[in-house]
Amino acid sequence: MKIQLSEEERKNGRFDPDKLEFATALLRANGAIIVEDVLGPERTDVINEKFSQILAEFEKNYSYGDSEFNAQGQTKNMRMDLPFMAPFIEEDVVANPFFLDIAEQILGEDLTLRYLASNNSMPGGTKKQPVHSDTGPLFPETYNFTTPTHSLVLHIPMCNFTELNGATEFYPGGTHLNPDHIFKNPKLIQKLGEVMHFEQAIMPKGSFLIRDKKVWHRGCPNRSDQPRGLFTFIYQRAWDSTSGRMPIPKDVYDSMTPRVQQLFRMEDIAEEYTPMDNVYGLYHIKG
Ligand SMILES: O=C(O)CCC(=O)C(=O)O
Repeated sequence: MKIQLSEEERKNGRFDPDKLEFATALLRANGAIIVEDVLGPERTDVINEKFSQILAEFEKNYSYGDSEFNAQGQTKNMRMDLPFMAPFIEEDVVANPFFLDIAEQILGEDLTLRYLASNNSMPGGTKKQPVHSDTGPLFPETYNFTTPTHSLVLHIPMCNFTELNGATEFYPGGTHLNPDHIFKNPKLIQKLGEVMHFEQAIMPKGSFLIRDKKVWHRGCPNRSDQPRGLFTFIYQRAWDSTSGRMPIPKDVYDSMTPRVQQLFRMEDIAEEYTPMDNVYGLYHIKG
């Protein structure tokens, strides 16, 4: 289930046609794939340096709350938006051909990027999250109706993911193929998740874990002494508007490459916002 890039593919920055066909078919059937070490350790470390500073600042005012979803704070999973700034909005991160060549076949070439955030398992956690899907049904009134993949999550680990530091657990092979009404039943998902096959996303930093947004998964406690950072980007079919609109300062939008601009075109782009060099709250803060 893990896909490795050949030297030739790294040089070209793209999959060979056969590998692309294989990876896309595997993602459709399995719901999730891991492409190992896409960004490379040096580039990932550069990105992680900026990310770690922002995360450390963010943590100072963070409250885990007592939600069941975070095991009453015992998972120590800290969600943080990513600010619209380099290196997070650079082309190799948000518009990488190793991801887009697959995603365009599943979501269409006019796909959009609607969510730029991170999930971070912080040291000291003791419990797993409940098994969950990141989405509800697209057609909530239906019963026994399955929608095809209309949304993909791209996860990029900022450090090597291991059992010790709480690599994400996910349920490949079919959880994305459940009828939509099941996604309204978190208790049933949790019950089924307790007896079903899952895998742990053990992978080197800079890998791409690509999954249908419907795939069941859970965050795990981090028993190391370093934060375990994970980028979470959500790409959707152009007509799928099931998302908030992120505020992007116009001058930042203007500085993006045309492909990245196209991906972010559905967001709230306005002069009134000031560029962020930090993230202060649970949501992207308007300047
Ligand atoms: O941090 C992780 O490993 C996954 C977190 C997650 O799935 C979530 O919070 O929705």
